[in-house]
Amino acid sequence: MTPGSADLLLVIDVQADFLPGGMLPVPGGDAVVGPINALQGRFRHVALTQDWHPADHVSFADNHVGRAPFETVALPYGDQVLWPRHCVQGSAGAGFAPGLATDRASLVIRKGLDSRIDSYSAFLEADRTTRTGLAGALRERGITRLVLCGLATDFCVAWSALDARAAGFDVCVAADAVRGIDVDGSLAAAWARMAAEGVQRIATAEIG
Ligand code: VGL
Ligand code: ZN
Repeated sequence: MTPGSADLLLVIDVQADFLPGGMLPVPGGDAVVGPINALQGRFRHVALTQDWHPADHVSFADNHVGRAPFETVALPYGDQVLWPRHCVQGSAGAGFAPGLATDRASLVIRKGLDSRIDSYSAFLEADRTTRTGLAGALRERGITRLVLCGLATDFCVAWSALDARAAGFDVCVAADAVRGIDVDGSLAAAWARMAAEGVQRIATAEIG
């Protein structure tokens, strides 16, 4: 694929807390930085997302008495995986990964700001009702196709890819520029779900 004026590279949550040494490290998460920097030069449009939680966020296990990270709890909007405290607004861990190029991004979307609602997706929060505004912003810029990369494949990348499809965009995931967490088979399930919804899997070498 050759990116044109209707294509945007969407870089999901490449933040210090998701890298080895961070609060919620994604195995091999640091390996996406180089490929993503290289990819950015091939796109006219780049947008970045940041997971950006308040300290009392509902997804943090330590905000639930007697609960541990990676357990699931039932919330009003459905089941929620509990995570180690991560990407707290303004903390070093919420910052972009060291070495990630950020200068060419025209848009930075922050998500997960409501204490009561998680948001893996860059488009739609976990209540499946509250919109971030990203779809509208992309449409106003004339974007029709997205290439997703970043962290984590099976959570924020997959949910964003699926919601982008539902919003009517063509969607590709750059398979060598993502890494997953894999809780109880979530990585294979995410790839299967994305394939079923028409998300294309491509290699960064095919882009340019
Ligand atoms: C993410 C779990 C919790 C992600 C964010 O970026 O994939 N995963 N918050
Ligand atoms: Zn989060």
